[in-house]
Amino acid sequence: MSSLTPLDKHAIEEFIGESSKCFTKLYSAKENGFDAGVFHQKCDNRGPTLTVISDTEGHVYGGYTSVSWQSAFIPQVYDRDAFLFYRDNGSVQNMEKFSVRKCESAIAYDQTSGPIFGSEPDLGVFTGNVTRTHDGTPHAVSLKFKGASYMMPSYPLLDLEVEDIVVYSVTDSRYNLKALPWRNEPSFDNACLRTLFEDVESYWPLKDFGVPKGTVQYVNILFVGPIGAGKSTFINTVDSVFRGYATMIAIAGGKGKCMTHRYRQYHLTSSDNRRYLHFRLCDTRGLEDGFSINKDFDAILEGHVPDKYNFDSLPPAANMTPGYRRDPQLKDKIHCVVYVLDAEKYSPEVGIGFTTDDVHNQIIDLQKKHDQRGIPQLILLNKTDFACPLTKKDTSAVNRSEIIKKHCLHAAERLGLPPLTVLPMKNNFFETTATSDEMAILTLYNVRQMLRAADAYLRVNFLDELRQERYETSV
Ligand SMILES: Nc1nc2c(ncn2[C@@H]2O[C@H](COP(=O)(O)OP(=O)(O)O)[C@@H](O)[C@H]2O)c(=O)[nH]1
Ligand SMILES: [Mg+2]
Repeated sequence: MSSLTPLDKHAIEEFIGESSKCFTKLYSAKENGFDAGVFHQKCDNRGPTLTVISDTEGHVYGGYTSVSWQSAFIPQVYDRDAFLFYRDNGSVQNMEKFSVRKCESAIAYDQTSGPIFGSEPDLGVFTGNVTRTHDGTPHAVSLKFKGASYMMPSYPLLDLEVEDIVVYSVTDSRYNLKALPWRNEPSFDNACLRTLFEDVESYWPLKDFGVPKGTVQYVNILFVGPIGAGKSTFINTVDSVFRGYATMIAIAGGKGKCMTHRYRQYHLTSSDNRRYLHFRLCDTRGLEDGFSINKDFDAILEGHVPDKYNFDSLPPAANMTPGYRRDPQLKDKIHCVVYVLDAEKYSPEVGIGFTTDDVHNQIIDLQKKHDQRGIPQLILLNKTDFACPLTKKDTSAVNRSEIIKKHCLHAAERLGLPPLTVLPMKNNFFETTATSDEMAILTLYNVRQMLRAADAYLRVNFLDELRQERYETSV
């Protein structure tokens, strides 16, 4: 920006009332001509804009409007967020804000004029096509600070030597992508997709530590979280990646509707359909105000609870429950707990923090149970497409989106976990055919993180024991 200093930008953000604004130049009178037609061609329908007028003596005048400019003749256009501003050329760069007084006439449309603020107008910049003198200064550019629609003192008509008039589009930089990603993995390319497929498909518990295949048949990943956070949809997305088309093995619901009543252990098959993968994804009923899975949680973690157990049954899972496993083995226990949160349900501005307070307290109670056992926990942050429109369009933006990074940090804080435990996710909730490569990469990457967490748990707790078994049986 030639005429706005970083301090000016900061002041403008404060005037707008939101930080993290991004100013992108749409039009410069000096570069594009003092021409109303060109101004409209470049600035119409571009959303909120900032008009900055600088004179040859270093004064800066301007106006902000949250409404798009248009090529029309409408003398009064409503905008309650508009304001004018002024800064003199002194060394102390204090900018003055003049708030709108008559919102109904905050700006005016006139396709034969440059930007117009106020109906009289308060700030009208130029009309038609202004020619320049031989020394380069434009003729007949006048500023009228009148104070009819804005709260400001009435200045005399100013006939200025205008240096430039620049119009910036003002967007929310929270949605801007960082030039450098905030995390390096996964890289969204073919090599990464192949590696992830290979790692996940060929995984077996403690494979990298010399424990033979089948010693522990599989690890169990347990998904827990509020209703509608996307637990079942994630399981479907993982299955879809191996099948190559969208599947619905876990019944997912609509908004806020509980579709999962039973405990389900999904044992997925490899992409060639020939064998089971060495992990199971365990789906639970969603938490909601007044309903927790607390009564059954110990039994689930210990591996007593059978597949298809109904969470809505009143007595907790116990000896009398059909299929109850009295003496669970290591392969029956839970090896990693994944808390599933919904990025749509997060808004610090209005005080919504992923879950209701009741569900949050339920999660804290559940956490105590597996903390005692040292079972690792991760957070799957679903619906990042809601949090970031750029990620909605392009899954790979997840690693470069500033807003997703913030969501991840807040999710970690909310559940009292390190940021590294948060796995941002965009599920296949709409595509009817195959998932895209990007979605497959993000899905497999998240599954691999879960497998690594489960594997580390086995390693630090059972490796010696399992190796011992192997040595004994192989002697
Ligand atoms: N936009 C979007 N919607 C999702 C995503 N994941 C799940 N959903 C939707 O969220 C709703 C609830 O999902 P569901 O899997 O039933 O949640 P559960 O109660 O945690 O099992 C469904 O309508 C899904 O289509 C996602 O990543 N993005
Ligand atoms: Mg469900």
